[in-house]
Amino acid sequence: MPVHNRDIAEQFSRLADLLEVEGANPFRVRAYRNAARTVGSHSRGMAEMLEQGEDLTRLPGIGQDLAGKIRQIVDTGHLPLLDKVAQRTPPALSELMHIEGLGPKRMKALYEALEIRSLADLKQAVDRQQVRELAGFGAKTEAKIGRGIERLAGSAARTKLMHAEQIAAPLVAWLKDSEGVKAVEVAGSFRRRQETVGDLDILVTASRSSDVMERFVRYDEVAEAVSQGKTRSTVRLRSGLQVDLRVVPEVAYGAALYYFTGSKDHNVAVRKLALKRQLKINEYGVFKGDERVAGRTEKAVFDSVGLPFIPPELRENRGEIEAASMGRLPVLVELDDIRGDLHCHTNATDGHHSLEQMARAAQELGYEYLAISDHSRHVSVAHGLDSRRLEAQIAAIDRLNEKLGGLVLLKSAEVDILEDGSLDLPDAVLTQLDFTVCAVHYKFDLSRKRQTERVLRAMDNPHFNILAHPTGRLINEREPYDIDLEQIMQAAMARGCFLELNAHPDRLDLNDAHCKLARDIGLKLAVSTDAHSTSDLEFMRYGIGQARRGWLQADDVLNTRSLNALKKLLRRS
Ligand code: DGT
Ligand code: CA
Ligand code: CA
Repeated sequence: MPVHNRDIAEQFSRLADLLEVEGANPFRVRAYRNAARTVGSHSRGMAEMLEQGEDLTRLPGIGQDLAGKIRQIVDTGHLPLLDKVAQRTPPALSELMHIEGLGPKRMKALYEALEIRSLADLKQAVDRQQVRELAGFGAKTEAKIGRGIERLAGSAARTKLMHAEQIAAPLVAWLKDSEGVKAVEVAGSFRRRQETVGDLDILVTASRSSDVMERFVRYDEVAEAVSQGKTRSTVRLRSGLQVDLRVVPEVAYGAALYYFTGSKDHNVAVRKLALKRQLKINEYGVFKGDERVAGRTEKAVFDSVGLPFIPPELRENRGEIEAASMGRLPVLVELDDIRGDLHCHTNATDGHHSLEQMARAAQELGYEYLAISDHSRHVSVAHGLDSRRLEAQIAAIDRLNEKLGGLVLLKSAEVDILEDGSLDLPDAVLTQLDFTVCAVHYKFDLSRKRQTERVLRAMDNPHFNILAHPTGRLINEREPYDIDLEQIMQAAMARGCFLELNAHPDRLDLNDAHCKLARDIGLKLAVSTDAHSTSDLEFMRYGIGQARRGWLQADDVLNTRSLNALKKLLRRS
């Protein structure tokens, strides 16, 4: 079975976790974590690279030792060092230490004092109120861990969109290779670009003699065939994700695609509309009595009920049907509208690539500008920038801009918003930047009132421009902090500040409803990747998916502007 980059990354990050719980040398832990990130986000498969005799030590942060370990995993599926460590320290601790309120030190304490080695152990200890008794825990922490356990149990079932894409792409290619297949498309929440998906719904149209169903259940990654029929089968993949496959005739393809794209609420509302016209819509077509009046394309389905085509991202029954019937659908922003990225990191702080490497990657995407926004010092990343180092970076950007053709690097910084609402770098250096990206990175548990005031106060600083990842949530991992976003958005409007839609697939922060709120208020958003490596710049498409779900048009997005127009918008008067 082929070993995917994800599998390799997972083994390295589990190893890093376990070593961290054991209290190993932090540099060693970080090396494995970086390796996990490098491999996990690399666009080409390690297995394929090794097969072609390529030198893995050319990847950032991968030396001889790590390259050797990658080879071990590719060759055997196992990392012997991980197996060895897992004999000393229960592997489940790797997952548990990521529960909010825990972390390696507390995990170690729980393991040693209460012999916690599984989620069930931990839950029991919380239920029996044993955790609060330990030094450094307390009732509040115990309650937080309890909520973390619930979230872990509830969220494990939903897969992040990026992961779903990585799983779907090779499967779709495999199905397309079947005899007689005409079209393959992933519908459902995946097509609506929801941030997480429950399962994949794949639609195929093929000649009657096609072997696509057999090929589907024979796919290498299938762990279990849940059900198998002539036109519909369900499997569970090794990753745990379920996939529904339906084979439909060409005359019904549009109707099926429409039906299985959903959402269910949207479908129900449109079906009601159809009933008023004495039409019946189902996955086989649109019917007047027994006659099929539409079904071959989605557009024909919409036509039959007198609606223009509604993009999948809008199909949530949140007003899109009304807007469509009044001819007021937004013209949604597209990836092609994006002219630059306003938030990324280099290896001056916690990024993996140099200024120049990031610039070249942005050039390859055809961007006009890329803002470099390395961390200020407060945040707990290695080597956060102080004034002196930021000034050195500013000078380096000036030099690089001289020789870059077509792309302008913008000078920025991701400045911490301190607990009292002040910014983590002095005005004297902030004034030398083109703009700032400001963020809350700690003290997540302030009250709603205090958290809101903290950010409002930060915005009072005339050097504040864009609020990064405004709620701080990490999908499936960390709850948003409590903050009055509407008030923040209104204040941003009044002060000439902006909010970010962070496109990182683990964040997607703002969410879709927040984006819609910003649009209703009239506040423009920056859609930014927060790239920590050159390949992360590709995360833009997830941000665009979320922006579209939030009804945003090109005009609502800052970085669809030309450099001049952007600079004008960012200037606070
Ligand atoms: P998920 O998988 O939880 O992320 O969300 P979806 O939207 O992909 O939902 P799923 O996989 O249960 O079903 C795929 C689509 O099939 C759904 O978006 C709409 C359609 N569908 C499923 N069940 C029903 C139903 O009972 N009535 C109608 N009208 N449509 C349904
Ligand atoms: Ca689904
Ligand atoms: Ca499904």
